[in-house]
Amino acid sequence: MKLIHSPTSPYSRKVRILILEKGLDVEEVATVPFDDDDILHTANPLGKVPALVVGDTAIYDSPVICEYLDALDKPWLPRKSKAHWRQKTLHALGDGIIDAVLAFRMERIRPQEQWWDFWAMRQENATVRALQHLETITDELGEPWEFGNLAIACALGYVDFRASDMQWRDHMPKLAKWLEPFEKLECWAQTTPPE
Ligand SMILES: N[C@@H](CCC(=O)N[C@@H](CS)C(=O)NCC(=O)O)C(=O)O
Repeated sequence: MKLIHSPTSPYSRKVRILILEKGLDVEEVATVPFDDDDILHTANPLGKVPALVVGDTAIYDSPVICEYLDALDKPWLPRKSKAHWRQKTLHALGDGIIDAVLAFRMERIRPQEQWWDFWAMRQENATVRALQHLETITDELGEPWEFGNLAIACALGYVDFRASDMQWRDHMPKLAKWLEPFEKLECWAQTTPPE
C-alpha cells in the first residue's frame, strides 16, 4: 500500500498516525496537492490528499481511508450501533473543524480586496462553536486512540498550526488538558507539520 499525502495536511495526519499506531506496512509518498502531480491525479481525480493506493485501486477521502485501515487489524471503531455512530460523528466533527479552519485560511490568503468577510466569519464561528461544544463533552471523549478522537486531536493540532491566534487553550482548558497525552506520543511528534 502507498499513501499519497502532504506533511502539512491534517487529513493526511490522521491517516499517518493510524498507520504508525497500528504498525501497518504503508509506503508514504509526499506531494504538494497544488503541484498537480500525475501520481495524485491518477489516484484521486479530485486532486486532494490523502489518497491510499491499494494494489490496482485507490481509496480516498480521509475518513474512508481511516476506516479501511482501521478494519485491517484490531479495529478502534466499535461495531455496536450506538458507539459506532458516535465515533463516526466525533470523527466528522474533527474533520469539520479542519474544513472550517482550512476555508478560513483560504479566504485570508487571497489579496485583501478579494476577502469575503461573511464567509470567513462563518468558518471562524463554526470553529469556535465546535471547540466550545468539545469543551462541554471532554469527559466523554476518553483515551487516545479512538476513531473519533483521532480526528479531533488532528483538528486541534491544525488549529494550532494555522489559527494559533485563536489561543483556544485559554478558552477551553479542559480540552487543552485532554490533548496533552496525545501531544506526548511519538506518532504525534513524527507527524507534526513542518513550519
Ligand atoms: N475531505 C477530504 C479533504 C482533503 C483535502 O481537502 N485535502 C487538501 C489538503 S489539506 C487538498 O488536497 N487540497 C487540494 C485541493 O483542494 O485542490 C479528506 O478528508 O480527505
